[in-house]
Amino acid sequence: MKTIFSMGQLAHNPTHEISDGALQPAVEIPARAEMVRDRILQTGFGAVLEPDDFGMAPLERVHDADYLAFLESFWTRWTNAGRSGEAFPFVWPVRGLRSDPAPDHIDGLLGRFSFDAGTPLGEHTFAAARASANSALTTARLVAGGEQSAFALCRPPGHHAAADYYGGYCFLNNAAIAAQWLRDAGAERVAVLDVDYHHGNGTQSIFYERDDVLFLSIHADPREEYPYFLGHADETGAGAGEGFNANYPLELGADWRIWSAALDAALTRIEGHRPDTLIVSLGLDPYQNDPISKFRLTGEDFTRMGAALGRAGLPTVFVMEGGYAVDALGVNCVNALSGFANA
Ligand code: FKS
Ligand code: ZN
Repeated sequence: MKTIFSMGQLAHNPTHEISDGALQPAVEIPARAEMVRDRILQTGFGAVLEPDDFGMAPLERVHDADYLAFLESFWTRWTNAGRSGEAFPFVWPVRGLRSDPAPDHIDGLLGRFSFDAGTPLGEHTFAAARASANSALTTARLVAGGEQSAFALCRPPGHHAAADYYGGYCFLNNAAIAAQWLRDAGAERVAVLDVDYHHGNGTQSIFYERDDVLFLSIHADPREEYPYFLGHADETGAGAGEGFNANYPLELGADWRIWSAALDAALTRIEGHRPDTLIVSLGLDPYQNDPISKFRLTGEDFTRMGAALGRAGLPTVFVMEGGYAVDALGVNCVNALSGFANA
Protein backbone atom coordinates (compact mmCIF):
# COMPACT_ATOMS: atom_id res chain seq x y z
CA MET A 1 0.00 0.00 0.00
CA LYS A 2 1.31 3.44 -0.92
CA THR A 3 1.61 6.25 1.61
CA ILE A 4 1.35 9.90 0.58
CA PHE A 5 3.15 12.47 2.72
CA SER A 6 4.84 15.84 2.21
CA MET A 7 7.61 17.36 4.32
CA GLY A 8 5.65 20.59 3.93
CA GLN A 9 3.16 19.18 6.44
CA LEU A 10 5.81 19.54 9.15
CA ALA A 11 5.90 23.36 8.83
CA HIS A 12 3.03 23.69 11.32
CA ASN A 13 5.11 23.28 14.48
CA PRO A 14 3.17 24.60 17.47
CA THR A 15 4.79 25.00 20.86
CA HIS A 16 1.70 25.33 23.06
CA GLU A 17 -2.01 24.64 23.21
CA ILE A 18 -4.70 25.75 25.62
CA SER A 19 -6.36 22.73 27.23
CA ASP A 20 -7.58 21.65 30.64
CA GLY A 21 -7.73 25.29 31.66
CA ALA A 22 -4.07 26.08 31.08
CA LEU A 23 -1.37 26.76 28.53
CA GLN A 24 0.26 23.36 27.94
CA PRO A 25 2.91 21.88 25.65
CA ALA A 26 1.37 21.16 22.23
CA VAL A 27 0.62 17.47 21.57
CA GLU A 28 -0.21 17.71 17.86
CA ILE A 29 3.44 17.98 16.79
CA PRO A 30 5.47 17.13 13.64
CA ALA A 31 7.12 14.11 15.33
CA ARG A 32 3.76 12.32 15.11
CA ALA A 33 3.98 12.16 11.33
CA GLU A 34 7.70 11.43 11.35
CA MET A 35 7.19 8.41 13.63
CA VAL A 36 4.59 6.94 11.31
CA ARG A 37 6.65 7.63 8.18
CA ASP A 38 9.75 6.05 9.78
CA ARG A 39 7.87 2.89 10.77
CA ILE A 40 6.44 2.52 7.27
CA LEU A 41 9.93 2.78 5.77
CA GLN A 42 11.60 0.52 8.38
CA THR A 43 9.06 -2.26 7.95
CA GLY A 44 9.10 -1.99 4.14
CA PHE A 45 5.32 -1.67 4.23
CA GLY A 46 5.26 0.36 1.02
CA ALA A 47 6.52 3.45 -0.79
CA VAL A 48 6.17 6.93 0.74
CA LEU A 49 5.45 9.43 -2.04
CA GLU A 50 5.04 13.20 -2.27
CA PRO A 51 1.55 14.55 -3.03
CA ASP A 52 0.68 16.63 -6.09
CA ASP A 53 -0.64 20.14 -5.63
CA PHE A 54 -4.39 20.19 -6.39
CA GLY A 55 -4.67 23.97 -5.87
CA MET A 56 -7.53 25.70 -4.08
CA ALA A 57 -10.51 24.34 -6.08
CA PRO A 58 -11.02 21.06 -4.15
CA LEU A 59 -10.74 22.97 -0.85
CA GLU A 60 -13.40 25.44 -2.02
CA ARG A 61 -15.78 22.52 -2.65
CA VAL A 62 -15.86 21.88 1.13
CA HIS A 63 -14.85 25.09 2.89
CA ASP A 64 -16.41 28.56 2.66
CA ALA A 65 -14.53 31.17 0.64
CA ASP A 66 -14.40 33.65 3.55
CA TYR A 67 -12.94 30.95 5.84
CA LEU A 68 -10.20 30.10 3.34
CA ALA A 69 -9.50 33.83 2.84
CA PHE A 70 -9.17 34.19 6.62
CA LEU A 71 -6.63 31.35 6.80
CA GLU A 72 -4.74 32.81 3.83
CA SER A 73 -4.54 36.33 5.28
CA PHE A 74 -4.11 35.35 8.93
CA TRP A 75 -0.36 35.87 9.28
CA THR A 76 -0.40 39.32 7.61
CA ARG A 77 -3.28 40.45 9.83
CA TRP A 78 -1.65 39.00 12.94
CA THR A 79 1.71 40.68 12.38
CA ASN A 80 0.05 43.95 11.26
CA ALA A 81 -1.66 43.95 14.66
CA GLY A 82 1.81 43.84 16.23
CA ARG A 83 1.55 40.19 17.26
CA SER A 84 4.07 37.41 16.82
CA GLY A 85 4.12 33.69 17.56
CA GLU A 86 1.06 31.45 17.58
CA ALA A 87 -2.47 32.80 17.88
CA PHE A 88 -5.37 31.66 20.08
CA PRO A 89 -8.96 32.87 19.87
CA PHE A 90 -10.70 33.96 23.04
CA VAL A 91 -14.15 35.29 22.06
CA TRP A 92 -16.85 33.53 19.99
CA PRO A 93 -20.19 34.46 18.37
CA VAL A 94 -22.28 32.04 20.45
CA ARG A 95 -26.10 32.01 20.76
CA GLY A 96 -27.57 35.47 20.22
CA LEU A 97 -24.36 37.04 18.98
CA ARG A 98 -23.79 37.79 15.29
CA SER A 99 -21.45 35.93 12.95
CA ASP A 100 -22.23 38.43 10.20
CA PRO A 101 -20.85 40.90 9.50
CA ALA A 102 -17.49 39.29 10.23
CA PRO A 103 -15.28 41.54 12.35
CA ASP A 104 -12.32 43.38 10.84
CA HIS A 105 -10.04 42.88 13.85
CA ILE A 106 -7.94 39.72 13.92
CA ASP A 107 -9.10 38.77 17.44
CA GLY A 108 -12.70 38.87 16.21
CA LEU A 109 -11.86 36.93 13.08
CA LEU A 110 -10.10 34.22 15.09
CA GLY A 111 -13.31 33.71 17.09
CA ARG A 112 -15.56 33.91 14.02
CA PHE A 113 -13.66 31.09 12.29
CA SER A 114 -12.89 28.74 15.20
CA PHE A 115 -14.72 26.71 17.83
CA ASP A 116 -12.08 26.20 20.52
CA ALA A 117 -9.07 27.90 22.11
CA GLY A 118 -7.00 24.73 21.97
CA THR A 119 -5.71 25.01 18.44
CA PRO A 120 -2.60 27.11 17.77
CA LEU A 121 -2.54 28.97 14.45
CA GLY A 122 0.90 30.04 13.26
CA GLU A 123 2.78 31.51 10.33
CA HIS A 124 3.07 28.22 8.43
CA THR A 125 -0.15 26.55 9.54
CA PHE A 126 -2.16 27.14 6.37
CA ALA A 127 0.69 25.99 4.11
CA ALA A 128 1.05 22.80 6.17
CA ALA A 129 -2.72 22.21 6.21
CA ARG A 130 -2.81 22.62 2.41
CA ALA A 131 0.02 20.09 2.07
CA SER A 132 -1.93 17.71 4.33
CA ALA A 133 -5.07 18.13 2.19
CA ASN A 134 -2.99 17.51 -0.94
CA SER A 135 -1.86 14.22 0.60
CA ALA A 136 -5.50 13.22 1.09
CA LEU A 137 -6.37 14.27 -2.47
CA THR A 138 -3.43 12.43 -4.03
CA THR A 139 -4.41 9.33 -2.04
CA ALA A 140 -8.04 9.59 -3.17
CA ARG A 141 -6.89 9.86 -6.79
CA LEU A 142 -4.76 6.70 -6.43
CA VAL A 143 -7.78 4.76 -5.20
CA ALA A 144 -10.08 6.26 -7.85
CA GLY A 145 -7.44 5.14 -10.36
CA GLY A 146 -7.75 1.51 -9.30
CA GLU A 147 -5.53 0.94 -6.25
CA GLN A 148 -7.41 -1.13 -3.68
CA SER A 149 -6.23 1.17 -0.90
CA ALA A 150 -3.78 3.95 -0.07
CA PHE A 151 -2.78 5.88 3.04
CA ALA A 152 -2.75 9.66 3.42
CA LEU A 153 -0.33 10.43 6.25
CA CYS A 154 -2.24 13.59 7.09
CA ARG A 155 -1.01 15.98 9.74
CA PRO A 156 -2.31 18.49 10.66
CA PRO A 157 -5.46 16.37 11.04
CA GLY A 158 -8.86 17.38 9.68
CA HIS A 159 -11.99 15.81 11.17
CA HIS A 160 -12.91 18.64 13.60
CA ALA A 161 -12.72 21.32 10.87
CA ALA A 162 -16.11 22.33 9.44
CA ALA A 163 -16.99 24.41 6.38
CA ASP A 164 -16.16 27.66 8.20
CA TYR A 165 -14.30 26.90 11.40
CA TYR A 166 -11.11 25.33 12.72
CA GLY A 167 -10.47 23.63 16.07
CA GLY A 168 -9.28 20.39 17.64
CA TYR A 169 -5.90 20.80 15.90
CA CYS A 170 -7.74 20.75 12.52
CA PHE A 171 -7.87 23.45 9.82
CA LEU A 172 -8.87 21.77 6.56
CA ASN A 173 -11.06 18.67 6.64
CA ASN A 174 -8.84 16.23 4.76
CA ALA A 175 -11.35 13.35 4.78
CA ALA A 176 -14.22 15.56 3.60
CA ILE A 177 -12.07 17.10 0.88
CA ALA A 178 -11.13 13.61 -0.32
CA ALA A 179 -14.78 12.46 -0.17
CA GLN A 180 -15.99 15.45 -2.18
CA TRP A 181 -13.18 15.02 -4.70
CA LEU A 182 -14.20 11.37 -5.18
CA ARG A 183 -17.81 12.43 -5.76
CA ASP A 184 -16.67 15.02 -8.31
CA ALA A 185 -14.50 12.36 -9.98
CA GLY A 186 -17.56 10.14 -10.53
CA ALA A 187 -18.17 8.16 -7.34
CA GLU A 188 -21.91 8.05 -6.69
CA ARG A 189 -21.73 7.11 -3.04
CA VAL A 190 -18.97 7.47 -0.48
CA ALA A 191 -18.82 6.39 3.17
CA VAL A 192 -16.58 8.06 5.76
CA LEU A 193 -15.90 5.93 8.85
CA ASP A 194 -14.21 7.87 11.64
CA VAL A 195 -12.44 5.68 14.20
CA ASP A 196 -10.66 8.52 16.03
CA TYR A 197 -11.29 8.61 19.79
CA HIS A 198 -12.91 12.04 19.36
CA HIS A 199 -16.13 12.63 17.41
CA GLY A 200 -15.58 13.91 13.87
CA ASN A 201 -17.86 16.91 14.29
CA GLY A 202 -16.47 18.73 11.25
CA THR A 203 -17.00 15.87 8.84
CA GLN A 204 -20.47 15.19 10.26
CA SER A 205 -21.54 18.82 9.83
CA ILE A 206 -20.21 19.06 6.27
CA PHE A 207 -22.28 16.08 5.07
CA TYR A 208 -25.20 16.21 7.54
CA GLU A 209 -27.86 17.10 4.97
CA ARG A 210 -26.57 14.86 2.20
CA ASP A 211 -27.49 11.32 1.23
CA ASP A 212 -24.49 10.69 -1.03
CA VAL A 213 -21.87 10.67 1.73
CA LEU A 214 -22.65 8.42 4.70
CA PHE A 215 -20.77 9.51 7.82
CA LEU A 216 -20.19 7.15 10.76
CA SER A 217 -18.15 7.81 13.89
CA ILE A 218 -17.06 5.59 16.80
CA HIS A 219 -15.87 7.82 19.63
CA ALA A 220 -15.93 8.70 23.33
CA ASP A 221 -19.35 9.87 24.51
CA PRO A 222 -19.47 13.67 24.08
CA ARG A 223 -21.14 13.93 27.49
CA GLU A 224 -17.73 13.10 28.91
CA GLU A 225 -15.22 14.03 26.23
CA TYR A 226 -14.15 16.62 23.68
CA PRO A 227 -15.70 18.01 21.44
CA TYR A 228 -18.65 17.89 23.94
CA PHE A 229 -21.22 19.58 21.67
CA LEU A 230 -21.77 17.02 18.91
CA GLY A 231 -21.57 13.27 18.44
CA HIS A 232 -24.66 11.91 20.19
CA ALA A 233 -26.45 8.80 18.97
CA ASP A 234 -29.62 10.71 18.05
CA GLU A 235 -27.80 12.69 15.32
CA THR A 236 -28.98 10.75 12.29
CA GLY A 237 -28.84 13.39 9.53
CA ALA A 238 -31.29 16.06 8.35
CA GLY A 239 -33.34 16.77 5.25
CA ALA A 240 -32.13 14.64 2.35
CA GLY A 241 -29.40 13.42 4.69
CA GLU A 242 -31.81 11.87 7.23
CA GLY A 243 -30.53 8.36 7.90
CA PHE A 244 -27.08 9.06 6.48
CA ASN A 245 -25.29 9.89 9.73
CA ALA A 246 -24.49 7.33 12.42
CA ASN A 247 -22.78 7.97 15.74
CA TYR A 248 -21.54 5.27 18.10
CA PRO A 249 -20.67 7.09 21.34
CA LEU A 250 -18.97 4.73 23.79
CA GLU A 251 -18.24 4.91 27.50
CA LEU A 252 -14.78 5.97 28.64
CA GLY A 253 -12.65 2.89 29.19
CA ALA A 254 -14.15 1.00 26.25
CA ASP A 255 -11.99 -1.97 25.21
CA TRP A 256 -11.91 -4.05 22.01
CA ARG A 257 -15.00 -6.06 23.00
CA ILE A 258 -17.11 -2.92 23.26
CA TRP A 259 -15.34 -1.01 20.49
CA SER A 260 -15.51 -3.86 17.95
CA ALA A 261 -19.26 -4.27 18.50
CA ALA A 262 -19.67 -0.66 17.32
CA LEU A 263 -17.33 -1.37 14.40
CA ASP A 264 -19.43 -4.37 13.36
CA ALA A 265 -22.60 -2.26 13.49
CA ALA A 266 -20.93 0.50 11.47
CA LEU A 267 -19.70 -1.98 8.85
CA THR A 268 -23.22 -3.36 8.46
CA ARG A 269 -24.50 0.18 7.82
CA ILE A 270 -21.69 0.82 5.32
CA GLU A 271 -22.55 -2.37 3.45
CA GLY A 272 -26.14 -1.15 3.09
CA HIS A 273 -24.96 2.14 1.59
CA ARG A 274 -23.02 0.31 -1.19
CA PRO A 275 -20.32 2.99 -1.40
CA ASP A 276 -17.96 3.16 -4.36
CA THR A 277 -15.21 4.13 -1.93
CA LEU A 278 -14.70 3.97 1.83
CA ILE A 279 -12.72 6.68 3.57
CA VAL A 280 -11.36 5.78 7.01
CA SER A 281 -10.53 8.69 9.31
CA LEU A 282 -7.80 6.74 11.05
CA GLY A 283 -7.29 8.12 14.54
CA LEU A 284 -4.72 6.22 16.58
CA ASP A 285 -5.88 7.69 19.89
CA PRO A 286 -8.28 4.85 20.90
CA TYR A 287 -4.97 3.25 22.00
CA GLN A 288 -4.76 2.19 25.66
CA ASN A 289 -1.63 4.28 26.35
CA ASP A 290 -2.73 7.44 24.54
CA PRO A 291 -1.96 10.36 26.88
CA ILE A 292 -5.18 12.32 26.23
CA SER A 293 -7.68 9.51 25.55
CA LYS A 294 -9.50 6.87 27.60
CA PHE A 295 -10.20 3.87 25.39
CA ARG A 296 -8.27 0.62 25.76
CA LEU A 297 -7.34 -0.72 22.33
CA THR A 298 -4.04 -2.62 22.23
CA GLY A 299 -1.52 -2.69 19.41
CA GLU A 300 -2.97 -6.02 18.23
CA ASP A 301 -6.46 -4.52 18.28
CA PHE A 302 -5.34 -2.09 15.56
CA THR A 303 -4.40 -5.12 13.44
CA ARG A 304 -7.86 -6.56 14.13
CA MET A 305 -9.45 -3.23 13.20
CA GLY A 306 -7.58 -3.15 9.88
CA ALA A 307 -8.55 -6.76 9.16
CA ALA A 308 -12.23 -6.05 9.81
CA LEU A 309 -12.07 -3.06 7.46
CA GLY A 310 -10.31 -5.18 4.85
CA ARG A 311 -13.05 -7.82 4.97
CA ALA A 312 -15.50 -5.13 3.81
CA GLY A 313 -13.75 -5.49 0.45
CA LEU A 314 -14.14 -1.85 -0.55
CA PRO A 315 -11.67 0.49 -2.27
CA THR A 316 -10.38 2.32 0.81
CA VAL A 317 -8.70 5.67 1.43
CA PHE A 318 -7.04 5.87 4.85
CA VAL A 319 -6.64 9.40 6.20
CA MET A 320 -4.71 9.86 9.44
CA GLU A 321 -6.36 11.89 12.21
CA GLY A 322 -5.24 11.96 15.88
CA GLY A 323 -3.04 9.83 18.16
CA TYR A 324 -0.58 11.19 20.75
CA ALA A 325 1.32 8.21 22.15
CA VAL A 326 4.14 9.30 19.84
CA ASP A 327 6.40 6.27 20.40
CA ALA A 328 3.57 3.84 19.53
CA LEU A 329 2.03 5.69 16.59
CA GLY A 330 4.13 4.02 13.92
CA VAL A 331 3.51 0.49 15.19
CA ASN A 332 -0.24 1.00 15.66
CA CYS A 333 -0.66 2.70 12.31
CA VAL A 334 1.23 0.04 10.36
CA ASN A 335 -0.67 -2.63 12.33
CA ALA A 336 -3.98 -1.19 11.12
CA LEU A 337 -2.81 -0.80 7.52
CA SER A 338 -1.24 -4.26 7.33
CA GLY A 339 -4.27 -5.80 9.01
CA PHE A 340 -6.25 -4.35 6.11
CA ALA A 341 -3.74 -5.38 3.44
CA ASN A 342 -3.52 -8.97 4.71
CA ALA A 343 -7.28 -9.46 5.12
C1 FKS B 1 -6.75 16.97 26.62
C2 FKS B 1 -7.64 17.99 25.97
C3 FKS B 1 -7.48 17.91 24.49
C4 FKS B 1 -8.40 18.61 22.36
C5 FKS B 1 -8.54 17.28 21.74
C6 FKS B 1 -8.40 17.36 20.23
C7 FKS B 1 -8.41 16.01 19.58
C8 FKS B 1 -7.97 16.08 18.12
C9 FKS B 1 -8.13 14.78 17.36
C10 FKS B 1 -7.61 14.97 15.93
F1 FKS B 1 -7.74 13.86 15.24
F2 FKS B 1 -8.26 15.92 15.31
F3 FKS B 1 -6.33 15.28 15.93
N1 FKS B 1 -8.50 18.60 23.81
N2 FKS B 1 -6.97 16.86 28.02
O1 FKS B 1 -7.39 13.74 17.95
O2 FKS B 1 -9.46 14.37 17.31
ZN1 ZN C 1 -8.72 12.34 18.38
